[in-house]
Amino acid sequence: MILALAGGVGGAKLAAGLAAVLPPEELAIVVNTGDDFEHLGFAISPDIDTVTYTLAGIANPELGWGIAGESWAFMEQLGRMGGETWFRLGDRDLATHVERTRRLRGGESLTTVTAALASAHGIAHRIVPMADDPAPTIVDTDEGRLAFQDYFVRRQCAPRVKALQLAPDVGPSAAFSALIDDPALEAVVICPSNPWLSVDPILALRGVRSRLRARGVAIVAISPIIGGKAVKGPAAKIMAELGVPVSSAGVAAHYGDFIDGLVIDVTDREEAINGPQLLVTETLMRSPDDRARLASEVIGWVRQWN
Ligand code: FO1
Repeated sequence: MILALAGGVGGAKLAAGLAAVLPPEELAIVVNTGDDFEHLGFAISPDIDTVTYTLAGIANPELGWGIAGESWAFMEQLGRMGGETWFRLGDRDLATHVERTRRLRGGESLTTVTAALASAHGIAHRIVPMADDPAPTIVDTDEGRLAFQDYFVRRQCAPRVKALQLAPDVGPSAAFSALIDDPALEAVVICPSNPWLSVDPILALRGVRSRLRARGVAIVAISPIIGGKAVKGPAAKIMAELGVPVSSAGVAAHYGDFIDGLVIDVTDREEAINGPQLLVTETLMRSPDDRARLASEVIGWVRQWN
């Protein structure tokens, strides 16, 4: 069983590639919930939804979040009444938040709700929230401490990041914890999500980093940096602000000896990277074929390790 750790867009694409080439019993995808928040009275789990919509083949390719072919009547009407429209909830996407919120209020865990919504979208693979309890990421910036979506969406990642405050006192969900202990675990694959915003919140949960390492299975990451740029999102800007080299070497240094291997793009084949073993291949995923090919290469690589 491959345990994939994923955040938003880049992570979801590789997760979909892994799901395309592995049967459901051989893959579990644990998703960051540090971006989750309550908005307009709804429980919003952006990364879980991005992974779910991507695996279901209904993700919005232009936005990178939400559902393809979305309509915005709800937002337009809310705006006419002077309501909050900085965080855009499309009409179809809204149904997810309504249903998730209803189930959570009825006493179901985020794990149970996530599994039910994935199943309703025809997804057989396991999508597991990193935590059932809130574990919000706080962004410490030159404008003060900001809740994640205030930083990311309301302020469009403009403030300068000084540090990330993760949730060290929150434990992993019972489902994630069981996956860490699963005798069938073969390898951990850290998807090409933002290491600071999307992956660190998962690794920072109580006991996760040490328990994963103690399993003794291969842990590999796919670098989200290609040619000194982030494929999408603010990773490069944040790395520069934190004084980290904006390169795969910077990603390798950040993960340190937590990872055994790093997958980098052919563009960066000449880069001097200390520490992990390297797999050099095309990591940009433009199509479903790209995702499946990269996933197959990564699986082949980690399986020859054991
Ligand atoms: N990102 C934006 O940049 N603007 C939005 O208005 C926005 C709305 C939104 C609604 C639902 C959802 O699941 C995600 C949404 N996102 C939006 C994306 C999201 O905030 C971030 O991409 C993730 O939190 C980072 O992985």
